[in-house]
Amino acid sequence: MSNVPVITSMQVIPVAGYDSMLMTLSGCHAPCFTRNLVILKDSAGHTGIGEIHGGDYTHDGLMAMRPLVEGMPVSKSREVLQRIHRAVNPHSDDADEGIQTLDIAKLKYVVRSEWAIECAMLDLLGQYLEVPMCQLLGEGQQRDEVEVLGYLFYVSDRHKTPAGAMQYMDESDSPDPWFRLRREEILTPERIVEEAEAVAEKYGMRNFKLKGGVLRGEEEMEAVRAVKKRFPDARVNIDPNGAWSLKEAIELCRDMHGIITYMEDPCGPEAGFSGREIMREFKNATQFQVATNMIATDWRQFYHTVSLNACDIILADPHFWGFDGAVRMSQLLDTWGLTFGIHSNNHFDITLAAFAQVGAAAVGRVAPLDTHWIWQDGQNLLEDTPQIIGGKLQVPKKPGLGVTLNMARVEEANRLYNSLPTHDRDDAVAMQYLIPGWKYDHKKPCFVR
Ligand code: GKR
Ligand code: MG
Repeated sequence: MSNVPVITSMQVIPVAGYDSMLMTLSGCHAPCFTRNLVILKDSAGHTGIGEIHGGDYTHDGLMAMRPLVEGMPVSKSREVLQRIHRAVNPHSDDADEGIQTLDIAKLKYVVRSEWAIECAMLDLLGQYLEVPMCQLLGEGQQRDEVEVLGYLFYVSDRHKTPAGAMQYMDESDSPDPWFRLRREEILTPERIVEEAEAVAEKYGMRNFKLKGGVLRGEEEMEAVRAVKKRFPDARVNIDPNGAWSLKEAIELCRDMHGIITYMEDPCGPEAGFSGREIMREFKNATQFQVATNMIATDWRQFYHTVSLNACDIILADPHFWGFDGAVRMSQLLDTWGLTFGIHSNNHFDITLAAFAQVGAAAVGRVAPLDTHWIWQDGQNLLEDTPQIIGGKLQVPKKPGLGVTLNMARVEEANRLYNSLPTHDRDDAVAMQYLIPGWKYDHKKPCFVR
């Protein structure tokens, strides 16, 4: 009889955390963001965990997968995922179109809930075999710390929303300068430089990405120039999420060589051409390297992206591609002389640990990984949150995911989730307090109306 442990229970716990009034093409982040946690227990007494996109759609999808997981040996994650893929039909609203225009209502279809199960099962398998998760992926562990970038955002003044309806976190009395700064208005190049200085000071980051698609392109480029001037050795990039037309993007980038290292999704679909075709034209015109988390979010889109040679850096979020899939992506990119990176959305520290494991296993050239964690730091759901030291995320050394849940914190985050009027992300709500009647337009930065 096999002594491989068997999964005895699968719990799905929806959780929420606090956020700043972060600005993007989609509008403003709400005061709270949501996630779903998967907690597996096995017959050896181990706990495996995974974190994924928030909201009821993802939660209900995960609950429906429970019967396919419980009772399975921890060694059979591939079989479990296969069974899920055979059994689960796409939602009728899911046209499999990806997020070429960053329609965040579609994000829940690009993220696949089952990857949280993959994470939790790899966590259990690693504990059974007594190896860290990264040793179970691809060609095994490549590094023991992974560079992450300082993810800079414009932040609006939270006092412009009604306190009762939209209560953003106030950290004005925190002893930590970064914690104080991240909850206050940041809308000018000078303030963006202060933001970069604060994250450089706290986390040792020396590479930055500015989330664009907020102000006019010229103003955003001024902020990029200011950051580069302050940190001449830094790699700086900007991601307007495809808000600029091809013409605008080419003009805006004309004088930016030597200042910007690579461009992330500068432009998207237009005039009947797909984002992949337009990105190829942008590359031809500017000779900039280009990164994406918008035009290649699955293998079919990736095929067309590669066929057109439209992208140099694929930001393969394991929540889109799976853990095995993300590392497989790094292997392909390495073979073809391209670069791997990871995209993020607001997340807790379980995802941070997952990024550390995937980043540790990725082969070849790895761009500094995205993480929103610096905006959530302090809201730990783990006893042993991986640290970012000198701009590098430390890969946990313990077996599996290598981290331990703090259940009291998880319960608190679940209570916050249950107190929210809605669980889906809608960045138009807060934005409408800044510009009455505001509506999302994927070709207009959110303040350009
Ligand atoms: O946090 O609003 C955000 C970001 O804009 C996110 O939704 C994007 O998907 O960070 C992402 C990106 O790199 O495009
Ligand atoms: Mg992006």
